[in-house]
Amino acid sequence: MSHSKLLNLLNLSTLPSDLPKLLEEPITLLKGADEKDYQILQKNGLKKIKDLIEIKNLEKIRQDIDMITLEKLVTTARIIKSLSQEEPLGKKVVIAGLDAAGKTTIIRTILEPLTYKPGNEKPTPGVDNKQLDLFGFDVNIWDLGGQAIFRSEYTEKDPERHFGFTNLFIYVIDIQAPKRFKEAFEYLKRIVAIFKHLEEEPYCLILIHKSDPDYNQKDIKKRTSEIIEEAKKILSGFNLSFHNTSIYDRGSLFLAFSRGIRELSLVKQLLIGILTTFLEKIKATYLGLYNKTGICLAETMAIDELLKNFTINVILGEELGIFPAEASKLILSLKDGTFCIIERIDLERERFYLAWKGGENPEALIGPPLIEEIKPWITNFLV
Ligand SMILES: Nc1nc2c(ncn2[C@@H]2O[C@H](COP(=O)(O)OP(=O)(O)O)[C@@H](O)[C@H]2O)c(=O)[nH]1
Ligand SMILES: [Mg+2]
Repeated sequence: MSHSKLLNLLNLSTLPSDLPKLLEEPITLLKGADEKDYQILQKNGLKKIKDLIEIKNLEKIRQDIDMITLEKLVTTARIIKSLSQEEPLGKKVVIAGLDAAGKTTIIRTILEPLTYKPGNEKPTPGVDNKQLDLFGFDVNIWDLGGQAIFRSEYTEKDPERHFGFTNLFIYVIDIQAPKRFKEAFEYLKRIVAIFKHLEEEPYCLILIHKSDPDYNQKDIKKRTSEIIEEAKKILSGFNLSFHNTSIYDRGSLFLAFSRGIRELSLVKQLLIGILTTFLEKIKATYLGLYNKTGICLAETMAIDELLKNFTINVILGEELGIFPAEASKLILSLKDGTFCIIERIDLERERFYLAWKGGENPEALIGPPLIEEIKPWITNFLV
């Protein structure tokens, strides 16, 4: 399916059966640039499609060519490479942590946002696999039940199967169980040793979970610094981010998960670039693209947490009928007195939302032109 979508990005009428050969073809086969751009790139030694995958003198080229144009070509080249590889296209997300840290609750809250009511989850016996379909790519989520007997099974008996080919690693620590921090760090150390052994370098999300709004905030602050300090040591060399999360603040889970999911994406940089260009055009202060389950797929800098949280709730509410069916756009005021705009966009198979704040003309519909620009990328290549 993704293979056929690739054609939209190429100046070709049929796709060659031997995809890796495409990488040897001239860059003019890629759509999205004009004669002048191709010449600039060729002058800089970028002749074949494969040359675009790792550009060495990027800073110099950037002075002569529009960033978005370049990013489009590079992204297409990376997509071809990714589709050419033998390894499965799906992405693997591993979520681990001690028993009762909240892993299963987190995953179900995100995957079943409209129907799941967190309650008493039974301990997960062994591994629970769940699938998330993001625009034609399978994201396989491995929820590793955290009871001690299973923990040693993953780390001792079959580490390759559980931790090999991990694209995103989520580690959940229960902030309300400080007596178990030591055990949680020990387990994390064992997993990190396996990643190093397997030469895997997944992006790591550390969820400092059960940071409930009504829990003692002083304790949360103190324990959070403690966890960050220790986890940074254990995970030194890995790309990682920390998030205080709680099921009583659903937005916090979506924010953290979105951060991780975006790391899986080949078109991440490109989308950020396109959104930033639009942001400047409409003089907004924030612009974000969300899918219909409230996952933020891309956003500009200067992240506005209040707006994001609000957007996620509106989107989830929309699916429950809060967003009027006939309106494609809502102008809403936020708790801090400012207003934001949420626009719904329907593509063939998917529904998206754009949220932005500020801007000169709140009545303008920016979705249609923006979506024209990003459509070939989001319908199938987002992950
Ligand atoms: N207070 C609080 N409890 C939570 C939170 N997330 C999960 N829980 C509870 O923690 C318990 C263990 O959750 P579970 O998802 O089974 O943990 P797992 O063993 O890591 O999969 C359940 O009773 C959940 O309802 C949270 O954010 N705050
Ligand atoms: Mg579980």
